[in-house]
Amino acid sequence: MIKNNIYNITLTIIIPLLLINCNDNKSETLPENNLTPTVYSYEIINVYPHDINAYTQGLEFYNGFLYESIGRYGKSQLRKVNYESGEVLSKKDINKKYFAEGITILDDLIYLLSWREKVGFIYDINNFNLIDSFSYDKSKEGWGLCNDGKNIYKSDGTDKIWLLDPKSMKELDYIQPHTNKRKLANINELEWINDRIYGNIYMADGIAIINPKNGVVEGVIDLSSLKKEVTNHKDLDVLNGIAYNKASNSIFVTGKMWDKLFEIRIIPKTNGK
Ligand SMILES: [Ca+2]
Repeated sequence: MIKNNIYNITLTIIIPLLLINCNDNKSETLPENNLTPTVYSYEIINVYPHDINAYTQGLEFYNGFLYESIGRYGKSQLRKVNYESGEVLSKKDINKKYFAEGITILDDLIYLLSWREKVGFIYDINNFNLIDSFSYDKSKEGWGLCNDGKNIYKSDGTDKIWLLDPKSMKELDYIQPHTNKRKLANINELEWINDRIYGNIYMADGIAIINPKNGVVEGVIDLSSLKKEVTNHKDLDVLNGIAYNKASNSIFVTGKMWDKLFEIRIIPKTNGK
């Protein structure tokens, strides 16, 4: 694995961890939070093809098209995709010096992170021309991005999600995702859905639903069984990639080197399922 493997535990372990008291990891600065996260399962609405060679890092809809960033050194790309056919409509190779991470799109601009190179890039959505770049400040690395139509949110592999001004890309503030028991680190790919941040929990095949105002983890989606639905191969990797399609009011998820893109609906998880 390219990233540290210390969080290589399944959500069946993650969920108990979220719910069991664990004060040794609780920051004194966290606000009072008595909300036990709701645990969700899912229903598959549709299955679409996804490039089995795509090491998915960022995933977001914009004007009906799916935009995807692909990671790894020498293989990183930005893509515009027909989500129904999986056809790559346009693509841009990222310089091999950079390991591409998450993307988000605001006002026809695509913001793309690099992983450890401490720099991000801004592209014109119409032709993928590079418009500008920006440096990281206090955030440690580049992991995931999303936006609320006004500001940009960035995960960096720590227990923080950073709030950025899209004009300057300065880090204005941060939130700390946490349950009633503990902080939640390693939030990876992000998506803004109905005033909440949905974040892939790296290596856990699950998604945290986070209140952006206070960092409270209000829900956790258990997607651990979804990986069984995709073609198994030696490079098959973790769940990563959440994209909300406003037109269908549904959520799309995939994974690194997964050959399928799933349109899903989340449902509260019942006992034994
Ligand atoms: Ca996303």
